[in-house]
Amino acid sequence: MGHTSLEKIISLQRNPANIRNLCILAHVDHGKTTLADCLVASNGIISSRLAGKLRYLDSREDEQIRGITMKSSAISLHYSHGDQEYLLNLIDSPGHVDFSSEVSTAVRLCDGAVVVVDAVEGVCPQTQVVLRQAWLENIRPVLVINKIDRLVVELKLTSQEAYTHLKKILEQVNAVTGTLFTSKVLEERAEKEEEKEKEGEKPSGDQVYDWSAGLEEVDDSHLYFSPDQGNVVFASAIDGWGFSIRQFAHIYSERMGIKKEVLLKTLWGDFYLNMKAKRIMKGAQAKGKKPLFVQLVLDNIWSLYDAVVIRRDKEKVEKVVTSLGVKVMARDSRHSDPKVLLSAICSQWLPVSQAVLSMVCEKLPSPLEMAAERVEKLMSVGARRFDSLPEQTQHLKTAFLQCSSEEKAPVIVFVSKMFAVDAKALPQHRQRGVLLKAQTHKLKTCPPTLSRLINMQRTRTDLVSLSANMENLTLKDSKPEEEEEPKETFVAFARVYSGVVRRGQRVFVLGPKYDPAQGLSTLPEGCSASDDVSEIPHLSCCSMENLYLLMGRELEELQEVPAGNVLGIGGLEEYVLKSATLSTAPACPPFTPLNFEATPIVRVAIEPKHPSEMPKLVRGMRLLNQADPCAEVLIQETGEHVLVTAGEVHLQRCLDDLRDRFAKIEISASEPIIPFRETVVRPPKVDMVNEELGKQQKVAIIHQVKEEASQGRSSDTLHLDSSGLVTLTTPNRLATVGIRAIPLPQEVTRLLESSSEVIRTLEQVNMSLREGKSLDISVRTLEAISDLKAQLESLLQGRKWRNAVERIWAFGPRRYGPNILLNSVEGYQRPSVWQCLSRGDKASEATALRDFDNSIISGFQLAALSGPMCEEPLMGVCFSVERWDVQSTAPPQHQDSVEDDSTDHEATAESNMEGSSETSARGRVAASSDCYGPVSGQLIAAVKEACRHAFQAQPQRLMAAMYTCEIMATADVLGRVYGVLGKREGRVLHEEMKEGTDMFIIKAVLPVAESFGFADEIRKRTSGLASPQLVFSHWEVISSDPYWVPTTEEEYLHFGEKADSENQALKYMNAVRRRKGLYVEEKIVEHAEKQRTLGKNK
Ligand SMILES: Nc1nc2c(ncn2[C@@H]2O[C@H](COP(=O)(O)OP(=O)(O)OP(=O)(O)O)[C@@H](O)[C@H]2O)c(=O)[nH]1
Ligand SMILES: [Mg+2]
Repeated sequence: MGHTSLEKIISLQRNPANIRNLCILAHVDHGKTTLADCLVASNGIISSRLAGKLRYLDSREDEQIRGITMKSSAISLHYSHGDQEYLLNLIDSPGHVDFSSEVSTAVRLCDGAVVVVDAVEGVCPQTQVVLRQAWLENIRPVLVINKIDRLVVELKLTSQEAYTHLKKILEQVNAVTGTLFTSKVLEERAEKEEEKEKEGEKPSGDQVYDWSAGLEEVDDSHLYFSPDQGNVVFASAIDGWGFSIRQFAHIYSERMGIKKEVLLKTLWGDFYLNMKAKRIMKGAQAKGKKPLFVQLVLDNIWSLYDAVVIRRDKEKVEKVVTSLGVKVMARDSRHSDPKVLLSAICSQWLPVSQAVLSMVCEKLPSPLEMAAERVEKLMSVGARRFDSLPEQTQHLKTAFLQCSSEEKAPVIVFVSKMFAVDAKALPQHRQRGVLLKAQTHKLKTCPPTLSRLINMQRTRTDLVSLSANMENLTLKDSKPEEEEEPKETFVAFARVYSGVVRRGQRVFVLGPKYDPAQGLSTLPEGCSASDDVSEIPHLSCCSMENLYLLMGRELEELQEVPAGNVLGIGGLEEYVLKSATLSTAPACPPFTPLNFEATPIVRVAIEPKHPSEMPKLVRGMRLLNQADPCAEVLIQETGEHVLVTAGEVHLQRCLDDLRDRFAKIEISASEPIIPFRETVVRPPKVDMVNEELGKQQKVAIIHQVKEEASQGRSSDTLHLDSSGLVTLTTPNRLATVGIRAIPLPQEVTRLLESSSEVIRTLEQVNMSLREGKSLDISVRTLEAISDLKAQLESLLQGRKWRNAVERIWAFGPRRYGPNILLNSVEGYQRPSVWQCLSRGDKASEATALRDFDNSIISGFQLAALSGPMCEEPLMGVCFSVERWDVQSTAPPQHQDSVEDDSTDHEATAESNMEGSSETSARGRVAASSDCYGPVSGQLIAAVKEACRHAFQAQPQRLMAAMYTCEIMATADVLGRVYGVLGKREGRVLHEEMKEGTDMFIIKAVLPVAESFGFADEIRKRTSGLASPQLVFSHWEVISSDPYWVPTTEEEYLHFGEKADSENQALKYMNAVRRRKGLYVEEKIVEHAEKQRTLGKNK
């Protein structure tokens, strides 16, 4: 535990005003973990000589080997600032895109964030993402510009150039925050102006010190980063130094007698020192003077690097050392690596931990300062309005705001993830173990385990001081513990928002769908979590078996944890899958779900090497699912066990975890399963050799489909007319549907895709309206819905789409997908999906549903879920139902129900769910069911078939998932980067030079299908200089037609008779079909003799 005792930390936990919960966020490799090392070393948990080399919070072996963080981990630190003592709960997060879900889980538990930016690379894609996440969760950021040493040593900038460069980086970061916060700024500005008008005062002109002119009068500076605000630290974590303006203001106010306040405002900005007049003047740039920041700050650092690292001037070093008043050990100054000496000097002169931690204590909010806005956001799940929540629930808001640890305060805890811990590593087992307490203590002062130390020694230097501890370590290693199989247990990563959590305490576990109104009305007044709650949906009880203090690689046992702290909770694995809300008050609502930025997209099928080990695999996959916020585990209809991950690196980590930790068996994973979408496009206007196409081509397509259709079994019930309308009659001849497939405009598809959340909410609202329940919808949701409607209306223009938005019948697949079912049936006025927007006369509208309306929807959902090309979901297709006749030969009972509107409504409401529709309808239409089965079922099948045929009557295309990537590369490897991109069907969007460096930034898109091994290949081809990050961006139509065969003379000439030049779409399609065990039309060897002769002639 370093030099802070557990007792000390426990006492600090009781004072929320002095607690800071913060996480470190950045793009990958910008130095988060290195910085965390420096902070950890300040508490004596690791030696400061090893800080930056150990990467203490990267406790997993693969994290150490790969050099990237994969899991966020927390540690509690103690810091004295001024006369106050602070407790800092620090969470280090990963920067790689694949693990951005770990960032979400970390950000939720914090009140503030330290955003790290590499001084050379500047703002990178993930920097923007993490700033966005911080903003979404309403947490306050501070900035650390790290790796300043690279400006001196690598880029060899002068101090003046470096100043300009740093200014640019600040501008970049502020530009990002600017776009995020604009709305907020505008709001505040409006408010302020109003106030000012009232008071009649003039806007203050005292803006001399604001570096970023243009932000005008409003004091929105707390939203921006600026050194004179004290929310920026310049650092080199690896060399152990860092400073904010404050440190230098302190030094120079003593040395030069300038007032500290003045220095604080002028050290950064366009100010210079006029030695003669002994004054600080404005306008350094115009007068060609050195700005104060260069003269008083950067020059010192530059000359130190010059003396120590570049020129290695012993005498000068000695001078500097004495003038700074630091002590350097002889061992350090004699060391062959000048960096050792450098960090020895710097870590005493400008310790980075002090700069960062005092900034954190001053600028980040304590748990007591939680904004009311944030609380309301946390408490209002889904479409609900905060003021529509039950009164008791709204009352809990004060509990959040007070963050009280009093006896009667309700306990509210949020678990943001579950992480797996080796049972042996738990403190209760550790103490019971063979080790004597004294030895445990010794071991704890020497943090890394034996294997890691040895590992480190191979790769890193400077472990001399640790060899003394080796005997103890060997002792631990020989511990006879092999008999019992090591077990994984789960610890919940959580935070207490209110009340005091005690060991063994019982609490309610509130599922994400739990409704406090329902809970309150059912549960007796004042009931506790030990009562029986089995009858209330989404509510259960559990007891918190163990409480832990999270100390990086170690856990310490606690008896109780007061509000405002981050903690680990043991014993919840049976109750909590990934995240949960725990409370003693049944009025507490579940927290809003975490904002995950990454879309899981890479899927593999997993099998045990030995089939008999299947149960172990299943168990292992279940554990993996629980331990990873983003990984998904599912069993496909084919019986395959599928793992869905965010990317290649994430996949690798999941497989390693599964193999080594959770299943402990040999497994084999399939090639990644690439998702595709199927769509239809408008008939092409030119043919494959760019000749204008006449009508005959269109007719040819239709003809072909017709032929296919006529070969099918249902030829007598299926008709296709030349305009692409498919009519299909159910086998019992009672109903006929006519459906046409129309490609949706691209923008509409994109809109539907991005609004899937809104559509899902819309669907829920409609569902409850149909069930006759009323749901209080928040204004924001209604706005979002009407926004979507308006956007759709503006995009669907033209004769073809007249009134289409009103006529939307359903979205699909899964009721929120990017395909539309359109009601074009003459004389059928069904209530629109937008009915929640106009809820005036809903009673009369709700009754207008025709019988079996739902079967049509179900048929469409099925058709949209798997298309005819390779059974992948559809995208961007509109199915317009133009005919729906019900023959009058139906038995009388059935006729009745068509007319009888009141019962009709009931039936459709019941049969909402696809699964249940068949059974519930069965009873009612028993009379009409004949040898063909119930009517609803037949109708579902007919609609599905009709949709598929209508789809096939149009030119079909595959859509591929695309990644975007940003690659940073120097000019000399640029060509090779382009080469790799070209080979993998990538497309460069734009390329620009990063100002102030010789780096180019290339933005490109590339199909997910071609992305495996891409990052590695780029890295190899550019000798590690360029390393791309792939982020899923969108779906794109593959332009080539998979069914294309040459038909005209020119095409024969151009492509040859077999047209066997590469057809990318066909290749993808056949690969999917083969994987799914579908029929693949392929000629394996054609003209074998010809090939042989060719071979011989060579
Ligand atoms: N030159 C220089 N290198 C640094 C500095 N800080 C960190 N590094 C190096 O940058 C690399 C990445 O450091 P990490 O601390 O692992 O970066 P990270 O942000 O934690 O990376 P992820 O967790 O994978 O996102 C390591 O090789 C560090 O040695 C610095 O101040 N100067
Ligand atoms: Mg890291």
